[in-house]
Amino acid sequence: MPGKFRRIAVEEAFSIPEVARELQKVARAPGDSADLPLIRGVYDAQPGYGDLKFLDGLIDLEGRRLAEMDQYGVDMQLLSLTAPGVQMFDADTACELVSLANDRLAQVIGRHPHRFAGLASFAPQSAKRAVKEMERAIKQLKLNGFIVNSHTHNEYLDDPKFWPILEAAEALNCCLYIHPRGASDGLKGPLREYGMDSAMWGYGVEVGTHAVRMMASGLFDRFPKLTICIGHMGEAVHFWLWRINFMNSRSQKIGRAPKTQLTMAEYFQRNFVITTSGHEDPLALEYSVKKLGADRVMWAIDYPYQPTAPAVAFMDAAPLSDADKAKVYHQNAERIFHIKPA
Ligand code: 1WB
Ligand code: MN
Repeated sequence: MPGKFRRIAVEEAFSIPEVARELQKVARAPGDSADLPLIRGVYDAQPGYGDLKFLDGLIDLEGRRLAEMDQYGVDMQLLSLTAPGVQMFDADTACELVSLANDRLAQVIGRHPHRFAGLASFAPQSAKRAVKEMERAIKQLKLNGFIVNSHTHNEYLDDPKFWPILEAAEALNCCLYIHPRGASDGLKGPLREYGMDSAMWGYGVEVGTHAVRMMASGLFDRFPKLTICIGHMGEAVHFWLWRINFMNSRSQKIGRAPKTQLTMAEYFQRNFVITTSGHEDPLALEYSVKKLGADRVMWAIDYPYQPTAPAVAFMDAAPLSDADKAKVYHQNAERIFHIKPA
């Protein structure tokens, strides 16, 4: 079922058995990370998430996934190692596993260069080794950008220890996708009940908080050309932008926030792009395109966590001009993630 436009889905999850095995160990160890309900279900088949059978969909790349892409006319998936990536492991394990995952990703793209592209992972636990892997992933493996799953051991990217990673992403001219994971220990308290730690709410709170921290810290004065991508319809940050902007300027005036060269709204407009992953409300899309411009919004499915058919139907029926739909469906992805136009 080919579409009127090339369809490139940009937040599509995969895993490899080696990472899954390590996450199964995390599942079986004691702990109270907000990621554990998901990890215990997906990687140790415990009831709840375990009933949803996500692991098969994550590990499979060339079977069911390609068949489903064919069935619904998805031309390309931009793949990324699924949350929490390697960010719960010790630095050595994490570094070893990201290299392996990036190699496998490059191999599957090599076998299907018209169907897959990929975001490289790295281990923020060691910024120095992360930068080496980032350079290898782009220069040798020819991957298309980077993904990080929000906080690492409860620390956020505005921490100067992570700046070499941001510097590398900027220097390589590669977009950094900040994908959710369970909220950090300081943030997770009231999200524990009612399933709120999940993609229902906690994920957005975690990544939204991360994005606002980055803007308010002033780090985009240091990395003016850095592009950050956030999914799930911008994790709602741009719906808040007027108020973030107003209140941040007040905080700057009274000395509660660092002085910045640009306003928060200007940073969001310059340094952020968003995707529709797992958020299929036409009104939210219309607002996003009007607020940010059609050049800054990309389509995504969030495979295998979200079904493909409604994600395609949503964008086919979206209240956008054909010119804007072409941007959201594929042209922005081609530009931002260095994907060769068809
Ligand atoms: C779900 C969604 C789980 C996402 C995930 O695990 C990720 C979920 C890493 O719907 O339960 C996601 O990317 O939105
Ligand atoms: Mn996702």
